[in-house]
Amino acid sequence: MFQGKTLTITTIEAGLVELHFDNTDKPVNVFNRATVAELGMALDVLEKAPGIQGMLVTSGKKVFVAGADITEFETAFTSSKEELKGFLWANNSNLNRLETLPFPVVVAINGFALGGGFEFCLACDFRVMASVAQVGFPEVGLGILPGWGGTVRAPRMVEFAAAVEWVTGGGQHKAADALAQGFVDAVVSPESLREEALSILRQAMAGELDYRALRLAKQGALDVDQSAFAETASTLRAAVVRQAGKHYPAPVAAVDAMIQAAPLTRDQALDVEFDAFYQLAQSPQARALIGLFMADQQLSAVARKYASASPAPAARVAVLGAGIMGGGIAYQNALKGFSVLMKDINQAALDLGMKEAGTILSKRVERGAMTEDAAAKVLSSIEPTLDYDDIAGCDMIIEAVVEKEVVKKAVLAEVEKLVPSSTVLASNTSSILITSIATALERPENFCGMHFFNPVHAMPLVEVVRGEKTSDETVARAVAHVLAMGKKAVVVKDCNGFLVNRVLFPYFAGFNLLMRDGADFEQIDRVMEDWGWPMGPAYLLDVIGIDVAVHAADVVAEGYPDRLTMDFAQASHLMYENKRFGQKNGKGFYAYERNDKGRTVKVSDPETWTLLAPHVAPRREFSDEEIIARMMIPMCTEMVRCLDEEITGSPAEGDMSLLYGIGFPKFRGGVLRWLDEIGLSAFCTMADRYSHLGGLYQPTQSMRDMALGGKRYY
Ligand code: 3H9
Repeated sequence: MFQGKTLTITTIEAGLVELHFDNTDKPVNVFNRATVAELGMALDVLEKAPGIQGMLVTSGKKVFVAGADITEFETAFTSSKEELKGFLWANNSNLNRLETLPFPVVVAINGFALGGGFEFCLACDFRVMASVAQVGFPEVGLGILPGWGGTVRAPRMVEFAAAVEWVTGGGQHKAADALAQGFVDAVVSPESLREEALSILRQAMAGELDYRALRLAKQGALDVDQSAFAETASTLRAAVVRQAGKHYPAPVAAVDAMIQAAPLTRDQALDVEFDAFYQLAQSPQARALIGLFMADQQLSAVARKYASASPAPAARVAVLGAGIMGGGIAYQNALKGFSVLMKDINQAALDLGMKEAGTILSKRVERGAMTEDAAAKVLSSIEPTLDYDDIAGCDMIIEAVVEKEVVKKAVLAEVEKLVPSSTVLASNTSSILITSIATALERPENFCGMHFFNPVHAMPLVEVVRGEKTSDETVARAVAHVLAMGKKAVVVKDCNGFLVNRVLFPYFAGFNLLMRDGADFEQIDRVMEDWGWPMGPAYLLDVIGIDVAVHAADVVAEGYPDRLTMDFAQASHLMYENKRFGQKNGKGFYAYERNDKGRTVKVSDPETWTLLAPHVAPRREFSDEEIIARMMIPMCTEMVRCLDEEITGSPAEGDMSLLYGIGFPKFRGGVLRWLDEIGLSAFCTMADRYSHLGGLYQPTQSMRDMALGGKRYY
């Protein structure tokens, strides 16, 4: 009856039709402009065709519909309010028309139905969901709210509290939850989805299910007792405000729109939704979060391109050096189905590595993410060993021994002699130059860095470091392996600190300078956490481990003496000299204690100041603005240097690396996106105010040129 590029309508049998989403140009179904237009044309056909008594909606892809096409947002959101309204209204009008078709519509949700995909389902009369599918409203994660009637239909179909929780929480929900809350009418096995959906459709066609009454309920005001509702609404709103935090306006805007629209009809409520949507679409948070989605797509696309040149996936992996890091790497490989040899010279380290893998697996079992049998199978695919007997059978070697160049060189050179010439050797060093380690090897072309972040199982990023002699094939194979381990891969050029640490340590240097000049580290932490960081710099140093951080800081500093050589006693180093290693030994900038629930908590420790006072200026208050500037300028200029020197391939890869590697605040979109947001000209003016602090505070020439030309990184 209708044949488009993204959807079709066919006749199943007399009176019964099927609307089928299957975008021929995309890996997933999305409501892009083309699909919205075709849905409009399909509705023209459906409205006019005689004799239709019912319609089944299905998807030809694993994902039912992943929502609006996010890649279209930037253009749509920077257009005029009228144009944006037209963009949204095109599909709102489709969904309203769906709700007035002269026959019942049942949707079979086979996989993810998210955002606009789920909003479409809510406009259908009945929803049958496969047990493996998931549904939800991820819009707030993009800094917006549902714009195709999600805030309107959800509260008219389920309990108001549930609708608010789903819309403002942004989560993906499993089938059982969707059924319990009343978002779907039935949950069935994937195999019987079509049959069950058809059966419900036939009942509706036979008049056994009153779809017209359901439509009426969706089109009127909320059916609630007004005075009780006001109280519920204000309690719910308060909870959303608390949970969202001050940097994320979308959840609060969503609950406000839902409350405001409660006494209104569907069409009036859609106007309220649009007004809120429009406001959010203009916000820096939406720009940042949508930008992140695009940057993430780019990061994945670049990694996939590298990996596509890999001749074959790794078959057997060896991890050299057990312990926490080695154990984590072995675990991650085993989890993704690799057979792993874990080699150490020390039985205690091997035991620690196996214990680390075992602990992570037990937690997965406890969470219900894995069965005990599956966990045991993963653990048994790690073979701990004290000798090199089986190493020749490994085609991917990941070295994670102690962070000392001589040791790494010796271990890698020894192993290189035992493995075939095709084996890839990778070092998990966090600070030693790959090109320098490579001098110990006969086949430096087979060697690269593979820098994991701690804890390995939780941190998504791995830097693949290309040394001067690393071959393209080695990079390709390493990236392919990182992806096969389920991690995000970013390829960076070799330099002190690679990308993430090179950018992070100038930030810590900014911290030490502030401390030198009399700042209070607790104030710095508060201000930077308020700015959006998950933890402030002093706390972060404590968590990383002051010993680890100080060692890495010194190695990174060797590469950039013009800006990282410090001629004063640095606060972090003073902590180290006084054996205050941070959380790991209970004392760093803060002291660490166990609370009643057995959790480790940080507390202020006057001793820290006794140690610092002789070496720093008398304590004084700094403005928040000065703290932010003095912390962020060194990080921003270093990121730009990395871009200028092609350490990172693009702004998107640079920004995503910091986001995945050290938790850069999402709503700021990344270092370079933040620079775009504040403007390079304003940034240079700000940096110039601190030029007396040295090289860390000098914008690069490229920044000044871009500022003059009004250019942006994105
Ligand atoms: C919305 O709906 C707003 C409305 O209320 C109103 C609007 C006006 N757009 O992740 P995968 C790409 S907001 C564009 O590997 P999976 C994805 O980037 C939207 N592209 O598959 C990837 O591209 P590439 C709310 C999208 O099976 C490819 O498709 N929806 C979109 O691992 C394959 O994806 C969301 O926020 C999209 N909406 O996971 C859902 N979705 O091949 C976002 C996917 O170039 N999407 N792509 O790398 C997801 O969470 C996951 O893709 C999903 C499937 C869970 C669905």
